[in-house]
Amino acid sequence: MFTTYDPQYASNMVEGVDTAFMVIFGISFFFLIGITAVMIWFIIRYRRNKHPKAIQVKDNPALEITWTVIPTILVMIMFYYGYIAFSPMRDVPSDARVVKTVAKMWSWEFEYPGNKLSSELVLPINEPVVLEMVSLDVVHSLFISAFRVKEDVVPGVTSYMWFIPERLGNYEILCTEYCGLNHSFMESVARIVTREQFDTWLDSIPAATNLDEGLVIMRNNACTGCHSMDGTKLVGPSFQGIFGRTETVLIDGTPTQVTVDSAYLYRSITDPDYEVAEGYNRGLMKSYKGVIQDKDIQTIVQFLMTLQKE
Ligand code: HEC
Ligand SMILES: [Cu+2]
Repeated sequence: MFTTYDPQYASNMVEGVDTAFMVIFGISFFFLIGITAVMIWFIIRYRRNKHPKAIQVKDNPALEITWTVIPTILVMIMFYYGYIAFSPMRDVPSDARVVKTVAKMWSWEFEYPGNKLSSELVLPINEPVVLEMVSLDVVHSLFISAFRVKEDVVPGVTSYMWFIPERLGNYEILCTEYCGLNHSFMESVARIVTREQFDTWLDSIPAATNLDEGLVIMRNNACTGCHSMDGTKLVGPSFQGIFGRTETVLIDGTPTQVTVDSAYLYRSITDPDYEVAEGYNRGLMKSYKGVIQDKDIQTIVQFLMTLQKE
């Protein structure tokens, strides 16, 4: 599914990061081998039957200066290459295309101009892009390893990353900050296409205003992080066919049959711990009473009522 290795760089950030990596790796490798060799040599040379009495060696200024100056120079060399790679990453070109990126348990959402939402990051080749990233719940981290870019997404903060995709293909997007139960499923794909393909794709996406208002409110409140619409069990029950279905709920621990109607839906949102859907944990969903305006809760209920079971 994903484009495999090709000597041609996939983004403008690859060269700097790979150079810094090879410099640090090279220096570390040299010392790993060097220190191990010296250690083995000392073990043999100064073994007890050759040197039965240890001698205290004191004050060797030449040696001390050497082992201070050389590592300082090496660390500065590593810093230099790291800085050369890092500094352009913070310097976003003014003509970069802005894609708003929303991280939530446990999916990525990319928002294009005109209120167009996509779960895949589709981008035209050779054009700079900046992702403006927010989180709706906990700390996530967006990582596109082929592009050598990675940035944390922290609730309450807008972070950003930019790059120029330079090779066509599909590249894996991962969340690299452990963010709960389905963290390992929090993945997506960066699809790099030609400009014409990109324009056609963008035209084909319906604007989010065409989405049901109730669904928009649910997305904004991260309900969809715990509830799927397609039957998948997440943290909470799926909303697929929820209206009119008969299910078992626990009231004070006593199993009770209910048929889902609008009153039940309203109660589930405002007092989720009263009736707890069987097989799910109490206390995970907080009450949204006073968090979401009452009229918006009514709108959600109306939207959920359209999801009837066949
Ligand atoms: C942190 C995860 C989480 C979030 C966020 C969350 N829920 Fe829930 N929800 C649950 C769990 C777990 C249950 C099942 C236990 C229960 O009934 O309290 C549940 C139950 C429900 C039910 C009853 C489902 C059934 O089959 O009986 C409804 C309706 C519901 N949630 C709506 C919402 C809405 C609307 C939002 C957003 C405003 C929301 N939830 C946000 C976890 C969540
Ligand atoms: Cu995550």
